Amino acid sequence: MYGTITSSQEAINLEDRYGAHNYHPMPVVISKGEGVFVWDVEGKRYYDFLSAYSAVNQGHCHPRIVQALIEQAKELTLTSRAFYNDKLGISEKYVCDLFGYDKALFMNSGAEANETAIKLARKWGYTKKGIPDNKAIIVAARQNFHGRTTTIISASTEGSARSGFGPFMPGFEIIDYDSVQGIEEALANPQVCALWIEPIQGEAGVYVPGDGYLKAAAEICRKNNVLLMMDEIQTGIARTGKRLASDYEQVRPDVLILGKALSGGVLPISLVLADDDIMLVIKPGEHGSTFGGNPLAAVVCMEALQVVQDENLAENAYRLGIIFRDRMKALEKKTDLITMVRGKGLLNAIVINDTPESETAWNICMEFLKHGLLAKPTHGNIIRLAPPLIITEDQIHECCDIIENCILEFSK
Ligand code: IF1
Repeated sequence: MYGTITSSQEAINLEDRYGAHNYHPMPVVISKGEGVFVWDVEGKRYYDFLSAYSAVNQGHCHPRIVQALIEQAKELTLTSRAFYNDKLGISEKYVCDLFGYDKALFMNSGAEANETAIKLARKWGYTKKGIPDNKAIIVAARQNFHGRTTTIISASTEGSARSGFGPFMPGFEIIDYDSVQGIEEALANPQVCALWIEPIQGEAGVYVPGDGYLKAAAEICRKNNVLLMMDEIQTGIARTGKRLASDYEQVRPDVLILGKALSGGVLPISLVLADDDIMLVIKPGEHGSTFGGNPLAAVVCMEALQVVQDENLAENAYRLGIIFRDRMKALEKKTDLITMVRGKGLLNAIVINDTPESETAWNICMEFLKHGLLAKPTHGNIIRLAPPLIITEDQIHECCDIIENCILEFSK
């Protein structure tokens, strides 16, 4: 009735003709996914080294998550929050127990969860810290990525995210990422209500801060009565080899922001966690969303998180991450094409020895694609490599062989 796609080119032409041009995808049309693999319309199989930007940490179409989705979809999908539903409370308790917080607030997209955190921080600043009305400041880091809303891009330092979209929301101050001194100076201002950071900057090209940075950030926040808001939307849910990237430094954010793999990629689900003294500053009628906390999401979220634990995905990401980086660092020594390899767990990047304007990284990714592995450059010359966390050791080695062969072929 709606038509069918018989070739990749047909799908590309349709999107180009009828879709807004807000993306520049790699020229591959995916029609099926299972575990670490996706298949294109012609039936060619690829290793997925993007994992939908870490939303499919559990692998594509995980049978348990899909089953939970189907069963609940037949029963009840959405009530709005005008009424209670029989799944939300169970799910709220589940995530509060798992992550160790008093209260949970479900939203849908990552951007919405960050918006929620911003509102929480401001309201807390006025009602608990005593900041004068409309004067609250949130401190964010250079090269951050927290989403695409007009408020969030007001704290962005990325030209392409901001340009043409002003005027911007006031109340943000930008400091250098990975600078403890920057935090010290900014948080001395009594009008600061929150420090808002990613534990590893994903979009910036998997920028890993120095050891001790997160711990220092938490201490300076405590000293200055400032909330630490951690955006773990990309780094959370086992991606970096721990359940949360903050766990590496035993840091407990005051406001924890999660998204992406909370659903294993089957629905948009995001979540903000905080204790009562923070979360309860928002009163009925002051915040919400039609879909946030729907019973379908509530059930899917629990199953997706339980899969991460039952399949030891954090441990797998930790162990295979070391193997992966060892192989990539060995490759780095064999070629001038790689400037640097960095990352944690299975969130890694190789920096290509060329300018961000060059097409080298894109062309290397096109070579990967030809050889059955999908990855996409960020910032022109950085290639992010982030497979589903269910990948096996043999598969990691096979993928390292593909990456190595392509890059060495390219270096000639
Ligand atoms: C796109 C990047 C990844 C995020 C963090 C919030 C959000 C994201 C730390 C917003 C989203 C995405 C969105 C995606 C590209 C992507 C991305 F390259 F832009 F940075 F993953 F690396 N906080 N990240 O990483 O979540 O509202 O999208 O659910 O296509 O824009 P969202």
